[in-house]
Amino acid sequence: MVSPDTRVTVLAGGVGAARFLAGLVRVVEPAGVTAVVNVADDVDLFGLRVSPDLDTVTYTLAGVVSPETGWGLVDETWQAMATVERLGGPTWFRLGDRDLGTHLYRTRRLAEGAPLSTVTAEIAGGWGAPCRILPVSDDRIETRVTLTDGREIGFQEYFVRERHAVEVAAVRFAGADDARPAPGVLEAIDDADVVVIAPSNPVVSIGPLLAVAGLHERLAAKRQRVVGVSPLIGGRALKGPADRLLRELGERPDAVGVARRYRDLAATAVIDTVDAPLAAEIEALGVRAVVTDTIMRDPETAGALAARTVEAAVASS
Ligand code: FO1
Repeated sequence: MVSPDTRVTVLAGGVGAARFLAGLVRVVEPAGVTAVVNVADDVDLFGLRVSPDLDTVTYTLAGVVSPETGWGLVDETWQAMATVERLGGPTWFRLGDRDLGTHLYRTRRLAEGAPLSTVTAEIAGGWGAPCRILPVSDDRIETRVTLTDGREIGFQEYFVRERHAVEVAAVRFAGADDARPAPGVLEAIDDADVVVIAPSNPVVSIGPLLAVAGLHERLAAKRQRVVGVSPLIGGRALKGPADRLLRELGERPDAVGVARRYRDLAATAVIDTVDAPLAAEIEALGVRAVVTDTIMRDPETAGALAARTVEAAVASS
């Protein structure tokens, strides 16, 4: 059993991480949970700053995320996008009417000079998220994807406009070299009893977090208490391009490839029962493999996965 007062910090991307967090706050006190969230998916559209991973984590934890997509808001309407469409504007990135309010608020506060971490706390409070949600940095980081045809495009152009159905030659995180951890991020890692690398895309969701100064070293320093949950099951991502990206970047597109990516930071890897045959290879990397059901069908199974993950990190240290 997990002690409810266990302090857990989760390195998070979008939908998969949000589901994991919704499970985690059922098994430990939300006040002891901190999400450190990717900001390199952020995009400026119609003059508004959209932070998809911050909003997906916030909306999911607040219980207001759209169940169909895992992003955006439930009970959404699309009148503003219908107007943009009528006028011939771009509609490839769908902004719902209720969701637009969050972007209007964030954009105004940033224009007033408030740091993203302050604005994120205001938005998380306004929507009623029960735990702390921190952007990894208040500085701008942008995932830029170079395709095999030579074009370099933004993350949302790759993920949404091209439906990630294009081959990738390289990925870079513009601004990461100068990005400082947001207030509270390094402390959230140092002070945690357990740090979880959530089942997010290791390249474009977790990658930008580890590129921010200080995080890699702080995680390596507490490696025995860091656990990575594989987002790949049977060599496939449940959602999104994680398996294809790893393959296109020349890495193994399976739980072993993920454990290898995190081996210096995480002493434990949580993998799905389907991947039990890979456990020996992961252990040969010097990483403890914990085999369990990692498919988060609902909050209960997400809670069971979160409990197993936290227990595994505590047990291994
Ligand atoms: N994903 C899509 O596939 N299509 C969209 O139109 C879309 C709009 C959108 C709006 C707000 C938001 O917070 C997320 C949105 N997403 C959309 C998801 C987003 O692209 C991904 O969740 C992350 O960037 C990847 O983790």
